[in-house]
Amino acid sequence: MVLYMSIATVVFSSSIGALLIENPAHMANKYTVVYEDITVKEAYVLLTDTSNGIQIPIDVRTIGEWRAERINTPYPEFTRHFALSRLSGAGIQEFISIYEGKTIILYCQSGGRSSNAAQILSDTGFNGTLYNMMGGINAWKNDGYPIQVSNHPPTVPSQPNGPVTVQRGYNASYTTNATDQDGNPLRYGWDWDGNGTVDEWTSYHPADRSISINHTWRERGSYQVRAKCQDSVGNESEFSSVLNVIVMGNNAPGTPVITGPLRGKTGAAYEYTFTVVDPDGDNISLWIEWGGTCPAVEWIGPYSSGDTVILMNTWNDTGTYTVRAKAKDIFDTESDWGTLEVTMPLLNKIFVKMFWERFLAALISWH
Ligand SMILES: [Ca+2]
Ligand SMILES: [Ca+2]
Ligand SMILES: [Ca+2]
Repeated sequence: MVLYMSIATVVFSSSIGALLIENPAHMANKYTVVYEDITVKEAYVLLTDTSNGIQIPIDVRTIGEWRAERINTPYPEFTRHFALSRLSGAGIQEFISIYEGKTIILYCQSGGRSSNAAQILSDTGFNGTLYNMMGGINAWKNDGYPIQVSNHPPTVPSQPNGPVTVQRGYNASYTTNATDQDGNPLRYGWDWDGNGTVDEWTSYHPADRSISINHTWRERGSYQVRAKCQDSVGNESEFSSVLNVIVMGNNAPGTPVITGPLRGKTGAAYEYTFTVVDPDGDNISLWIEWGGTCPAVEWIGPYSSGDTVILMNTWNDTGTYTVRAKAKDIFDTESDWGTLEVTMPLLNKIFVKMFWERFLAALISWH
């Protein structure tokens, strides 16, 4: 194995996968990213065994060369394509966004372009582990390792299977599957609103596997769900037949029911219970105001629908207070206000009332 060091230095970042060597000639926190040359035999051993880690073979030849013929390694260490010509400017950033932190084996036809690519990524400070497969696909074939030639598109995925009526905001699971004549790993593109555009791609999976994905609709309505399939070489199927899904609206939580003492003494703590049932069984949060000059400052919760929430409150001033509470569910739909009138302190008030009644009676009789 030959170890190459790039002359550029990059700021250290804390990836585990990166092969970073401290460069004492430079200031602290500067490290040099290196890549390693490996033989086709070493590459084959790495790429046909997951117990030695997951390595990703990347073909840096032209798309045409890649489509015509590529090394054949099993899932999940199957070949991907990223042309050397794309490794500049925004292309490098794209490469980094896909493969950052990963272990990469670069290859080309005979080893020239892949070592260029390795050097470019090295100079950029690619945060991952880089290998260059010496001799490219030529050496790979000479040593008798398997290749894949040409390619066929995957089959049309099965009609999506999953719920046909769902609540707005709920997570629903849909399943489909397809096969591929070449045994390529497959990913599925989901069109959630039937407009013919893929809204979401899954990651790659082995062919012939049923793949499930979750989706949440935010708006009520009628939706046409379908999926297409793309193999790891980029060939696509047509869209599957459609599954019609009805998305229903959300119901507001019920009005909170408040119970507790209706009267009491100032300065004493009293217990009040708040209960809310959401017709959809959604979790709820509560906004509680105790009346007077102490407004609520935040939503509390979340609580399960039907939970009894017990809170203590103390009123320090005499008076009549309207305790009120509203609830909101997980979709921020709010309930009506529930209220309870509480009087503090009852005894003093009666005393005052009695005092005035007696005083007035005495005044009248005196006259
Ligand atoms: Ca491996
Ligand atoms: Ca295929
Ligand atoms: Ca609800």
